[in-house]
Amino acid sequence: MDSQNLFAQAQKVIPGGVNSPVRAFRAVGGTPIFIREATGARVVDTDGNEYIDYVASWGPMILGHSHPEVVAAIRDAAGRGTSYGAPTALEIGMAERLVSAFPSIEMVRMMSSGTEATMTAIRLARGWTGREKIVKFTGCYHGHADSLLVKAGSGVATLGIPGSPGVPRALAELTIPLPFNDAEQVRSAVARHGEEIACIIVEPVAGNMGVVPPRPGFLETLREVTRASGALLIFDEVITGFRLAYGGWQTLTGIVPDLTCLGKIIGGGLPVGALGGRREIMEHLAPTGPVYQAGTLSGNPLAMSAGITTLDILRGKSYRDIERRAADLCAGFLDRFRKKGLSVRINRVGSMFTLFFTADEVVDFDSASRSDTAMFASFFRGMLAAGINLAPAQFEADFVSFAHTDEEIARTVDACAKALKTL
Ligand code: HOZ
Repeated sequence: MDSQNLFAQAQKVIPGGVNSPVRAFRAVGGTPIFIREATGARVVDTDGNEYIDYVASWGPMILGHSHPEVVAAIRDAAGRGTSYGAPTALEIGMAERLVSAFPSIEMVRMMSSGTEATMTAIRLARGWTGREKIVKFTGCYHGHADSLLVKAGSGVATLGIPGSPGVPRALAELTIPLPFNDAEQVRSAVARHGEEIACIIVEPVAGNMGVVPPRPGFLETLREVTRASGALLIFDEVITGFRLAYGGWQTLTGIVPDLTCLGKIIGGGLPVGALGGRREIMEHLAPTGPVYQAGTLSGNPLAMSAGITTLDILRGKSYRDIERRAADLCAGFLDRFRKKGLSVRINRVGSMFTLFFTADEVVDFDSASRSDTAMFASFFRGMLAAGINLAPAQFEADFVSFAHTDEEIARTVDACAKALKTL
């Protein structure tokens, strides 16, 4: 059945026809492509169209789709049972890998999604400090836990939902949203509310307002003020974990948070989340401590097997390879846009990037929102028609994987020239 019929059918039984809002293509128009299968850097839809894919399941597929070793690991694990609700040696293997890859992590709790990781991180920060307020940054998205759905990025920004109905006002009032990359506002908020702030949570490289790198000194300021005020610093590395280096942004920069949230890549394409940090703080979680957190599928053997296999393959890879391909791709895009006489901004960090339809620098959510989203939508549709699957919203990241070849990068740049003719 084709995507159009499937979408019509899906909308009868699934809200909006999708299980995660951005997939509905509301920001770009048209019918979402329903995927039949995916291998390497390619996805094939149910109509039989093949696309070079830069969504990468929103980040996890850094090795490409259906990597044979990852698929074999999942098959092998499934043959021994898919969930036990009891501990396994695999979970230790995963925890040991995360501990050795992240200097700030001494202990890890595995979960089933990034949302669980960030939700648990702020609960643990509140339980540890005895304080209730949290600081987050406008346009950063940390999953959909109540306290974090305040001025959030990703689908919340795409659909223009400033604060979600259903989040109790009393809870939302405990969240202090500040502009990303504005160290001075952080200092003054901490000066004003310091004693009440349990944590500052941040995507060290923002990915959910589109890619926005931290300004030099911004994350260092967060570290300095949290240390001085007794709040915890939480890095949400759900996207950046193992995306930019074997480890996280913290591995590259040496800026060490108290807690780290992970997900996506560490599950090798299966549902996963993880929270890690210093032993004394992590032991504040049940059963050693009073802060409660639990999950039937936490540490699931299929996810652990896919994740461990992915991490072990990544260990032998040079991140410079994907960074170079992403740089070539972005340079090719910029060249085609220049030829067309259109000024755009591309923010790229390693293998993740976003193309913004604005002439100005994009440094925070305000500047990201000045991008011409109608133009983005036309460009997206042009690229899709030319066989390229980009993230279907302006406030998202695109990803290059180890499976993308130079030939696929060149084809993507050619497709860009074609798409620009339709703008
Ligand atoms: N919130 C995700 C992107 N940042 C989208 C998840 C999905 O649709 O799978």
